This record gives sequence, C-alpha cells and structure tokens, in this order.
Amino acid sequence: MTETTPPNPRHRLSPLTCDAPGLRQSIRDALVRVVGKDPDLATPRDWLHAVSFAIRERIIERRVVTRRQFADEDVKRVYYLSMEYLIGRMLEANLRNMGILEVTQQALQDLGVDFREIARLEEDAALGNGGLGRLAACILESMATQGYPGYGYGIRYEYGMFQQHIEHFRQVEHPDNWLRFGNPWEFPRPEKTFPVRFYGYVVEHHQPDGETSCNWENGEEVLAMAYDYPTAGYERRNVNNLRLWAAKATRDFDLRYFNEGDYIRAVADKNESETISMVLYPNDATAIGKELRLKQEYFFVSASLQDIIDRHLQLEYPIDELADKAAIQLNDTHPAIAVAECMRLLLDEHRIPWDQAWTITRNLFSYTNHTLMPEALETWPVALMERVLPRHMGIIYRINHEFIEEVRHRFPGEHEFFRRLSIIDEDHGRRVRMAHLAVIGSHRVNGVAALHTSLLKQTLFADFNRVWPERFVNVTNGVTPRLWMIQANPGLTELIESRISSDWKFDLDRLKQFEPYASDDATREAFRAVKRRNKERLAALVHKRTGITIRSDVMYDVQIKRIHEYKRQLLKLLHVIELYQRIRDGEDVLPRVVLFAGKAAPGYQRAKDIIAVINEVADIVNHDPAMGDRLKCVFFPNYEVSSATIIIPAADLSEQISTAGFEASGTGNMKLALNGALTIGTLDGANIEIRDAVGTENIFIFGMTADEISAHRAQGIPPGAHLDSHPRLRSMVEALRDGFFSNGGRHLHAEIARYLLEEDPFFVLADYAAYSDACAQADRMYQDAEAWSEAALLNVARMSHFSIDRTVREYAQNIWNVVPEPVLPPCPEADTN
Ligand code: 4GP
Repeated sequence: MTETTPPNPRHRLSPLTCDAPGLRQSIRDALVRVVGKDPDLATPRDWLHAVSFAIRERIIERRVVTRRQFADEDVKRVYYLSMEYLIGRMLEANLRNMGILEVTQQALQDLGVDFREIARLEEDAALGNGGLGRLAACILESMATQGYPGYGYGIRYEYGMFQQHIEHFRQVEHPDNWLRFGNPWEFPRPEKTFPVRFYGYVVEHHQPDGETSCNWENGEEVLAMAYDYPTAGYERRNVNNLRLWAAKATRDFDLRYFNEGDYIRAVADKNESETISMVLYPNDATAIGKELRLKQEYFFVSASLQDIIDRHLQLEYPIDELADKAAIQLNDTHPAIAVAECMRLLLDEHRIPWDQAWTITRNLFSYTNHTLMPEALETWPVALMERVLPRHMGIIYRINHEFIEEVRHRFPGEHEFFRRLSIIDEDHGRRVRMAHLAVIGSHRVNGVAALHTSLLKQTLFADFNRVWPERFVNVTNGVTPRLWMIQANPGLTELIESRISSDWKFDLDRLKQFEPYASDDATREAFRAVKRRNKERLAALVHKRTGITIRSDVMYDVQIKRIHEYKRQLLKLLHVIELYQRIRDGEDVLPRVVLFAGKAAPGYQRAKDIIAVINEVADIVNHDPAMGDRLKCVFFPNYEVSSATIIIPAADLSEQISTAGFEASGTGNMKLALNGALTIGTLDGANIEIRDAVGTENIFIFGMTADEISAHRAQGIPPGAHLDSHPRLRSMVEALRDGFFSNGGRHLHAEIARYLLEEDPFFVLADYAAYSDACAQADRMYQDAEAWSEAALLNVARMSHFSIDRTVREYAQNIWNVVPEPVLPPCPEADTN
C-alpha cells in the first residue's frame, strides 16, 4: 500500500488490549513463539525480549494509525537528519510513554518476573557521542509527544559509542556490540533499500536548448537498507518513526572468484561495502579527513533524501512543492552534503532547472550549529571529494560560484571578504568547508543558546551574518521531562504531583505552580527525603561499579559530561585537592562526595590523561584515613544515558564550569537543575538563561565572562603568575607536579602541572580563586538545610523554559513552519486488572 491508498476496510486494525491479562498473554506468547523458549527454562534476558516483543506489537499498531492519519491529512513533515542519536534503553521509555508501564510491571509480576531485574539487562542504544546526539533523541520524543509529523534519519551503527573501562586508573575502550543479542525494537525493512553511489565520473550532455545535463556514471554502489524504530509520544497515540540505515552490498559475492574456489575474495567486496555503517566515529581527530567518515555521511544523507522524495511523490505531490510539504533539519554539519545531494537529485533525476532546484533546496533546509570549537568544523580536501563524490563537487563549485557572484554585486571590491565566505578554503590545501555549504544552502541557521547564537554571529559566521542577518536565529536547547524527571526521578515526580495537577508533564510551564511550595516546610522535608533515597540508589550503583563506599548523608557534587579541556574537569579536580589539603591541615570542611563521569575520545590524549589523574587523585583521597569519610572522589565509569538517570536525581551541586564562550549550551545543566541540583557555573552557554530563570540567589556564578576571557587572553599573562597571589593554589599545583598523588604515573602528573603552569589554554588557574570562593559559598548555603532546599525547589519550579517541548515548538514555528497533528482519540486508560 502506498502512502495515499485509502485504508482498505478489510485492513481495519483491532487494537491489542493493554490490560494486565492481555499483556500477560502476549508476553507468554512472545516468549514461546518469538523468542522460542519454554517459560520454565527462560532466562531474565529471554523475558526481557519477550516483553519487548509484546510491547513492540502495540507500538507498531499506533505507528500504523499515525501514518495513516498523516497521509490522510495532507500534513507538512519534518525530517531530522543526524549522524547521532543517544537514545539509551528503550523498554521503559516506550512503556512509560505509552502509558502502560505499571500495568506491564503488574503483568510481569503475575508471571513471576521482576521488571527492574530484566530492564537492567537492556543495552543502551548509544549511537552518539554526547550532547548533540542526546538532543536529537529528546527532539524525536518531543515531536511525537506534541503530535508533530516528525521523522528521524540516521545510521544503524553496528557498534555504538565505545564502552569505557577503567583499568589501572586509565580509560580503556571496548567495542560496544549493542546488537549482539538482537534488538526487538527494530523493524528491518529489506524492501526499503536505496542505492548509494561513490566514485566514478561525470559525463556532461549538451542539450539542444543550450542547457547541460550531467550523468554520474560508473563507480561503486552500496545499498542502504532501512531499519525502523517507532518512537512513542507521551500518553498520546502519536508514534513517529526513526529510520536508521545499514549498508548492504549490492551483490552478496563475486561469482567469478567463488567459482574459482577463492571464497574469501568472493565476499571481500561485500565486507568492504558493509563497513560503512559498522562503527560510530568518536568525535576526535580519528574522523578528520577520513574517507570512510565522508562515505558514512553521504551514505545516510543520500538514502534519506531518496526516501523523502519517494514519499513525497507517492503522496502524489508535485516535485516542485517539495519545500511546501517537507522541512529538513541538519543536525550540525555532518549531514551538510545533503544540500548538494538534494540539488543532484532535483537536477539529474527529476530534471528540474538549476534556479528552481536551488530555491526548493534553500527553502527545504535549515542547519543547527552545536559548537564553536574550530576542530569540530568539518572540512574535506577537495581532491578527496572530487574522487568520492565527483558530481557533488561540481555542484558545490556552481553553488559557490553563484553565491560569490551574488555577494560581489552587493559588496563590490571586498576580495578578502569573498575569500573568507567561499565554500572552498584556499589557504589550507584547498578544502570544502561544510559549514559554509550548510549556511548557504539553508534558510535558517540556529545556535543552541542565546550566548552561543550571539557568538556565532560575531565570530564564526560574522561574514555570513553581514550578508544575511535574518538567517541567524536562536533556539535554546531543552530536555524531555519524561525521561529526565518522570522516569529518572519518580520520588520527585510523586512529590510534585501531590502538590499540583499533572499537566506539567506535557506543558512544563505549569511547573511554575509548584513554586509556592518552595517555602513550605513539609514540602522541603519531603524533598530532602526524596533526595536521600536517590543518593542511596546512586551509592549502591557506585559501590557495584567501583567498589567505593560513599555516604548518602553528604553533599553530592557532580561533574558529568564528556571529558574535554574546555569543560575543565581539572578545575574541579584542583578543588578536590584543595579540600584534601585543608582536611589534612585540620580544617573543618563540609563533607562531600565529588563524582566525575564522562568518556574521553580515544584519540584525545590530554582528555585521557585527565581521566587517569582524576583516578589517581581519587585513589589517594579515598584511602587516606585522615579524610575520615569527609571526602570521597569517584570516577564513575562508562557514563551513558541509563547511568545519567541514576546520577542526576541524586545530585546536590551541578558543575557547569566551562571556560566562558566555549560551551554552546549544555543540556546536563538543565537536567540537573530540573532535578533540584544547584548549579555552580560560569556565564557560559545556557547557564546564563538558567540564571535568569532561577534567580541569581539560587545559583553560584563565578569566573570570567566570555568577553573577559578574550581580554585576558589578549593580555598574555603567564598562567603560573596566578599562583603568586594564591599560596594554597601553589601548594596544590606543586603537589601535583611532585607526584604526591601519583601511582606509577608521576610523569603524567608533572605534565599536567606543567600544562597548567605554562599553557592553560582554558584559564583554569586564572579562574581558580573565583571558583574556590563560589564553592565555599555553596558549602555555606548547604549547611542551612532549609535555605538549600528552598533554592533547590525553586530551581525545579523555574525550569519550565528548558523543556524540549518549548524548543521543538520554536523550531516548528520559526524554522519549519509545521503544525502539530495529534492522533485522536487519546490513548484509552490502561486497565490494571
Ligand atoms: C554539544 C555542545 O557541546 C553542547 O554545549 C550542546 O548542549 C549540545 O551539543 C547540544 O546542542 N556539541 C556536541 C558536538 O555534542 O559533538 O559538537
């Protein structure tokens, strides 16, 4: 059936029941008939798969209904193109969003199965590195929850984000073979395949009307095969689709070699084609300039665009109305080649004239920038691009030529300006600047927090901002309260629900009604009890993962995020050293647990060294009897979505201490504040908007602003000079330098000390005194339990702006021009009998 065929009455769906007996039956059936196990012999993982299969039947039903309604109602669709989706576990999220979590738990209990025990066995779907990938997952969930006709597209990596083990204090990467037990949540679609071509050459044909048409010939083809992951909206019937592409060889093997008995060679090509979707690149130097990475990007972009255009034509819309019926969001520059691919498809496959194709393309695309870090801005050598994607290189040259012509007329004689704007960077061995292609090919470009967008306009895209100021808009990030509050923090959810009505789950603005309870003694006390239970839950997990015992009656001070110099885990580590020294000196300090978590990109040596030093310092601190349980330092290994849901609800203090001007937004800052942690942070990224929302008295802001950082840099003060006015800081850095904390890695510690004293590119030492003061201020407030709880509750109640639903609405209204299409009627109440 195509998208437009009216539903055949014989194809009416008779929905599966969602009551406990029906679910029980389905789970048992799935165990025997799908998993193939005798219930008497089933392992916990078999039960996990059985319940997942039972739920997937229900989710796909709703997907079919959603799709039919979208087809009937002539909706405009949004396509989100992202190389990364950091989804986490799917079972509980799907159950929760479908409104059948409790009844399913009940059904399992009737079968003698413990839901918690089996849910823990599910592998995280970790198809992303960090913030950008997690944001993509939140956006998909929100589009479904709010009823937007949204589709995600990405790559079905065979191996996701590596698993981080800590061995001898150091990070060791292990492959993330997340699919090894099979994945009940995916629907393979072997019939949905598209050819994707690489290499070859372009043949030009001169038409009688003077136009030139191009054929891209020869080269190699691989097939992109679709795997669908239905994504349920929260307690709505809408189920959207995430389509991930896997690479398949066009032929299984080369019969020529096979017949000669050379079996290995016969399958070699197949293996090579299929490596395209094999592994997620960590965001570090390993991806830079790598042909395989370029192929990954083009592979998923080409398949997605072919699919988008196919759907459009199947719905019998004219091709020239593509941008009226679809909006495509580029999640960073990784999918930016889509601009050239869209032009290729329109020009070569659909024979649309250049100018018209260009208008369609520009209206179709928009681009989100997630970082100002120069090393993250992708560029490709022209020679590589010419070889791998010869047709696209030709298209890019023409886009560039026409663009430069346009600006030449508007800004005559400004040759230096044209050179800076060009898609082709002539200064570094001729490279294609993907960010420029994305900006030129989009009608909107957005940053992800107010400061970030303003810095984008002043620095990275200052030249483009001169050409098209109206193109740049801000859309501050958000997080989904469904995962980051309702699922992660049932205790706090219950507390809020006991005080205000539950519509805040869809409309976080309603959380404001909780604000008066911040001054209510009973609510504060209940909040502290919830926090305490969350700490006990985290303490148990910490013990299980690391063997370290931590108290649950002390301040939990957490820095959880990718390990990066600009995020300044070293600033926090210096503070740990300060506390350690003070306790040894006999001072009375507030007891606390400092918890770090995060992965370092495998090729990012400095970040890996930082992990090693944290672990070695922690080892000394945790074993020194002089600490008397007043200070514990934990490096929590293999930080991922599922562990974040345990750490965040337990936190008191949220470390958001990046060098101002470097963190585009941050979203961990939002999750932590929503769960009632107070932020200690710089005026960076979304911290600024968080401060404005929660009030300066409920956040600890310190350090240089982005402007002050620039001024400080210009002064060229040697970092070591900051020790002169701060004897404590001197003794801390010297302890590091002299290997006081080292456990065989003395050289490493000395090197980190040298790096701080001589280079310190992210101004750790310059900001240290201010940071230490802010920590002391936090400690003082923490000692007043009532004051702290009030501030924490005000943080919770004032976080409504940081709901991903608000973010998605801003994209929908200001960028995509789409409206929600909620599927009715609402989900029937689950029957718990
Ligand atoms: C991240 C930014 O570093 C972070 O500030 C932001 O909150 C997040 O994107 C979502 O917008 N960037 C990346 C990346 O993850 O790979 O560039």
